[in-house]
Amino acid sequence: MTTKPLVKPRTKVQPKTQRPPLYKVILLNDDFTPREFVVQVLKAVFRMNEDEAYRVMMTAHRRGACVIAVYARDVAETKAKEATELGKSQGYPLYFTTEKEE
Ligand code: TYC
Repeated sequence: MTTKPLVKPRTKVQPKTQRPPLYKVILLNDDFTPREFVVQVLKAVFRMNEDEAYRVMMTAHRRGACVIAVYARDVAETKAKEATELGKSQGYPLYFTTEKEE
């Protein structure tokens, strides 16, 4: 004969909250855009201070690329486009891309 447990286990299934995926904005190095211009764009579009902008620029310069920030998809894409356009408007090949965060 089996005995009934006195206390029922009270496990609840937690429904997973669906958060929208985040997207990284990545700065790519090139050989032509002046360092100071990259710093200006990072300050203007990504609201970085001089120090942060300089560090990010130098990381991309040395390593080839640097992740700048993560945003919702539309924000990431808009900012990457805006920053790339700023370079283009001055004739520079400066390029920002986006990538889905895993
Ligand atoms: N490599 C460029 C130079 O030497 C500067 C630069 C840094 C350009 C970072 C793009 O993402 C970049 N003038």
